[in-house]
Amino acid sequence: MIKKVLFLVVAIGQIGIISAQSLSESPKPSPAQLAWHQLEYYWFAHFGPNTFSGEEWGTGSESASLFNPTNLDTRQWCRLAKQAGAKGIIITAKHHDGFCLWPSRFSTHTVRESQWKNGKGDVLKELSAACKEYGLKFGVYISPWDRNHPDYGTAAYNQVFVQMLKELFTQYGPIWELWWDGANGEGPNGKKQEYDWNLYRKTVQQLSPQTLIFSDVGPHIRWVGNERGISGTTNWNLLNTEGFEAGLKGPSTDTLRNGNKFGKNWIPAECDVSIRPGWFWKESENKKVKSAEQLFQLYLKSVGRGANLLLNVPPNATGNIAAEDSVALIGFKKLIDANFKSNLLETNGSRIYKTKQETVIQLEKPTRANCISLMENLKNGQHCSQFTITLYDKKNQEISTIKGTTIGAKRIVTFPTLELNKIKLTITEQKGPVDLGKIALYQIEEKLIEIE
Ligand code: FUL
Repeated sequence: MIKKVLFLVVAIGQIGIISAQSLSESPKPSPAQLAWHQLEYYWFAHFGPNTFSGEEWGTGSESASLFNPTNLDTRQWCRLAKQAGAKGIIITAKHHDGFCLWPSRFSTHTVRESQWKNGKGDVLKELSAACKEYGLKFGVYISPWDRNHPDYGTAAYNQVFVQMLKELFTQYGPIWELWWDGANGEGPNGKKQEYDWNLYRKTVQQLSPQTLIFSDVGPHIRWVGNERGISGTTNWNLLNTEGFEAGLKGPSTDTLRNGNKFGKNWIPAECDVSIRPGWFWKESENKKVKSAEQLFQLYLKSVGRGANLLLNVPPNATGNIAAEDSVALIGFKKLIDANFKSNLLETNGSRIYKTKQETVIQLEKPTRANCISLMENLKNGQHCSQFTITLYDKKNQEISTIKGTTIGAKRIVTFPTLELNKIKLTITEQKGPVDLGKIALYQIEEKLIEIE
């Protein structure tokens, strides 16, 4: 059917306030970071001796024989991840207890010392192969804090950690994201370690320049400052790192949540959160798995605020993702698909008129809606620092005004359902030219509207 020709709306441009960071200084994402922004959502898999002991932080003195999944099936994880719309899996290669999910030559606390597959098993090998098979990204978490290693707390340990990184990057690559936990507690001898972050970083960058490194200070991806999966509504992909380090010497959690408007480095936020109360699977938490609706809320508060969502889905003691988690994850995917299926601007017909600072969207007919999604093409940097969305009814009366700050990779705003005839988006403050991407209008289920 040919769409009716729509009438004209004249958009009068306002001059947005351009603030002081010259365009040439404006940090830009690397191609690998740009591709990372597009992934939006992927999984964390916390798995290790804690899965069997019910602990969150193993002491490192657990017997390796504790680790004994009866039917480990990393293909099941990947099948489900794929079905659930996740784009990759980051596994805890080594958590604070020091247990290595691969047979490291630099530790005596590994899968090799366990009874699983008579000590011949290798979880990383199985998962990296399964990720390849299913077209998922493969990432590793490795904790520098090690409560088992006898060298921890001495200079020798930094070399041990480097050797472990070398094993990971030479045997299991390509590794897309490396997750550095800044936790720094005591080792078996009661000592804390002086981490040599520069050495660790150089080692990885030499072996695998494409890997994206996550920590409190990047260099490529930053922690969002909380473990609840929530980014700031103001979320700059920029961060100043001078004088900071991963862990306790990191920037404040507020800074991590919002980024720095005039930050010198492109270090976007990633929101890590567990689908269960704990990071590791526990039978006692089977009834406490977040619902599909709760996961949708987290999506709005992470991806909907321009960050990525790293959702922890911990495999159980059989080595599989439990039914409770699977149901919630498939339900979550269904909610995303159903609610963001039709962009009403396309299906209802609309005309978009753009000036420098204003975009006016005239709808073909009054349309009920409660959600608008904006995005900024980030190739040349992130520039919008304030925007206003004005909503009009069929009499051309203003019925609501929504104010926001940053847009970034994606900004989803929700509001109680209204019948709209026209939408005006004004960029009221910007650091440079705002390269607006697709604008979408949705009518999502009322119960899914973001609760602040
Ligand atoms: C924290 C750890 O202490 C938790 O156990 C978990 O791994 C979380 C993702 O990072 O620092």
